[in-house]
Amino acid sequence: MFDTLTDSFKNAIGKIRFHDDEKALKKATTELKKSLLKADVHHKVVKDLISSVELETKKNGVGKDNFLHALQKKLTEILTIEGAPKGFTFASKPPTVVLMIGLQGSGKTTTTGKLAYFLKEQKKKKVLVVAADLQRLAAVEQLRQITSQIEVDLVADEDAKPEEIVKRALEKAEKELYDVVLIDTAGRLAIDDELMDELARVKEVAQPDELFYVADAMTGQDAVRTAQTFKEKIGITGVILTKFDGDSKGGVALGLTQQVGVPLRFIGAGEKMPDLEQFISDRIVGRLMGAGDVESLAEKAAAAIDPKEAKRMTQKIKKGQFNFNDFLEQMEQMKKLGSMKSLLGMIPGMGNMAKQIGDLDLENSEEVRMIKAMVASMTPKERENPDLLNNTRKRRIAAGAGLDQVQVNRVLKQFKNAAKMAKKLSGKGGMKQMQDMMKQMQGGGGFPGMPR
Ligand SMILES: Nc1nc2c(ncn2[C@@H]2O[C@H](COP(=O)(O)OP(=O)(O)OP(=O)(O)O)[C@@H](O)[C@H]2O)c(=O)[nH]1
Ligand SMILES: [Mg+2]
Repeated sequence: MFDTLTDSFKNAIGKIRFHDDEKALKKATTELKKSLLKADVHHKVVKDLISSVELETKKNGVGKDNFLHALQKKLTEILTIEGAPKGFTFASKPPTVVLMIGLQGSGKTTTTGKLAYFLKEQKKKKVLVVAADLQRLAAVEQLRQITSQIEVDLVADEDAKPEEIVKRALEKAEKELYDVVLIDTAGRLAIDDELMDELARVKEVAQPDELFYVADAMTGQDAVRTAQTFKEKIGITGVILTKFDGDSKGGVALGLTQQVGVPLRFIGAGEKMPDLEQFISDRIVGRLMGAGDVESLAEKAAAAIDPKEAKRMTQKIKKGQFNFNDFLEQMEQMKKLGSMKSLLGMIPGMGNMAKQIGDLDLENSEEVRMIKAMVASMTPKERENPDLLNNTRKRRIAAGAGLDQVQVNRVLKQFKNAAKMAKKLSGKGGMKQMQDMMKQMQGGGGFPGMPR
């Protein structure tokens, strides 16, 4: 997600030896400065970062470790606002009311859905979404589709004024004990008075705990400028940067917190509901420096995986009973974790692998599509027991799935091999094999001794 930035920091760190001289430090910081500017980090932020890091490193003695620590310290400082909330915080008295605001097309509605999904799945909260965008005809319908997909309740009424709908929603939330109310508002093409007034009225009624400004990361420094204006005119408590998966160079994320004076709270990196990341500064610093973010990964996994179900599945794998139904179920679970690329980026040393994998969409990969088509043509018994599949059955399945028999045979063989491998790995000594493999993979990246 922060490929460009991570590369910049890693390169700079690589330029300095364990013990080194000021010339090497200068060389490293000069290069870092150049690459940060290129990544669209604001020049004032870059200047401040470089001079602090130089000063601090010199103070403690020029060398790799001291440089690393100085960089880490300054980055944390840049990304943090003292006393401001990190990630999502809940009001002391529920419901926590959140107003989503921003320019047209910035991603408010999508992000409202993502946030609802995050709160429901990861925080186990009861969430109510409110459609207070009555400017655009299809807006309510868009939100209806999103909320029904993620199974979250919605309050909408095409014929009422935004502030009336908000009022009704808050009453409902109070009565029915919702934990969080997320209000999606109308977008503005530019900052105009009429719409600002509407927002002010909605704000008055909603009395929100949080005002999230949703900005498109692809607009670069414009995202920062509009956030500043919204902060002055309406007041905001946080920023969410969307479309980070595009060709965003990531620099906006680095400077934004200091420039706007409110923290960056979330990052959207994809069009699907799980593609939202909390922006928690200490964790992000680790990721920026190539050390991964195991904490966030563990949280995501814990939320998506039901421990009882996981245990049952392990038993099946151990006994070699993993079948097609299990496969489909596991695919569903994977979907909840979000994109493969963002997951890999959280594992120390896997940043480069994430880059290679790019936007691999597991769910829509050809292999998975073939398996899904085949499973759809199987009888329930065949799904439970892949061993039943003789030639007659395979021919029928191939015809039903629109595949030829060679393809069906290949997929079946792969599936059986995978099940066998999983059985082997789950047996005695299997865990050790796995760990050795992980160790080997981690060897290339990360920074030993990096405090977390
Ligand atoms: N690739 C990518 N696309 C995104 C992301 N967030 C939103 N989008 C897309 O951006 C487009 C606009 O998103 P919306 O959520 O409708 O934006 P909005 O701010 O509600 O727009 P208005 O209601 O018209 O003001 C949609 O096509 C979304 O799928 C993201 O993180 N990554
Ligand atoms: Mg919208």
